[in-house]
Amino acid sequence: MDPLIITVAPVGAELTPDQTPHLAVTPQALGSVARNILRAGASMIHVHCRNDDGTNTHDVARFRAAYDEIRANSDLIVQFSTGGAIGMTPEERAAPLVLRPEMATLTCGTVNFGDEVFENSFPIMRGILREMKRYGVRPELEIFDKGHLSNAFRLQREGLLEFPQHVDFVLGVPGGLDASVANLVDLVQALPAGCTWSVAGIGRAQLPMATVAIAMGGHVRVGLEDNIYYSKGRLATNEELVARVARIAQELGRPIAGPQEARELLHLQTAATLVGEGLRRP
Ligand code: KMH
Ligand code: ZN
Repeated sequence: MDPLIITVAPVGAELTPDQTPHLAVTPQALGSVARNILRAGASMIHVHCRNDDGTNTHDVARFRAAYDEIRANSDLIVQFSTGGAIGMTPEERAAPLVLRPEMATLTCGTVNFGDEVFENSFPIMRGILREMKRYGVRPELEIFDKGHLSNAFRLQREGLLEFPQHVDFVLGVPGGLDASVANLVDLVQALPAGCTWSVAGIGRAQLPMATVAIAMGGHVRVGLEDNIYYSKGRLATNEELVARVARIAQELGRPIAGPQEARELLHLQTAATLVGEGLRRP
């Protein structure tokens, strides 16, 4: 099996500072998270940003500062969120792509999100994809429901998306597909040849989904965006969540991918090229 890519989503948009003391609010805090999760075995970081008061922002200057701090502290693959927070405009969500991160998420359809609706109509998805193409950013397809795969295939037929791609199954969002082994297997079987995939189980589904993915040959996303607990009632840090997945992988005989190995597995440019380009920062 390929080495395991561990992606970390440390911040998210919904988590509030009163829920956990471990939420990275400032760019400096995000830099420190990057250093710690790299040490624990992560190879990719999924980035949302906060204002100093903890509120969510997709401000380009804030993303630039966060990107700089992450780069100063690690060679992790940097993946920006284009999902942002519920209620952001598509333009706000896509704005940080101007910084040319190596990857960014593309949620492949609208989904109920608790009592709210995370809107990803075809015009929104097309618009975000066009901005990704414009800035040379590789998508990670976020699949919250099985129909999202059908939507991605429609975007392929429209000529906006090529396959194979890297796909992240986000399972267990209230309003999306349940986090079950049967659902995960069904989704993986529906992927076109050559795709790589990871799973992000929400809440207490994070650990069992990660364990199943390690055994299946997939990859894993953990982090406080999806789950703030290490165990019942005990808050987690991001690095603890990574270290636990790395330990399980080791027990199962699955090697852990470092960032450069992960770039090769995902067919991203190598770090040497990136350094030559000034780490792609304009
Ligand atoms: N905050 C969620 C509404 C992404 O980052 O691309 C969307 C989200 C997905 O977090
Ligand atoms: Zn996110």
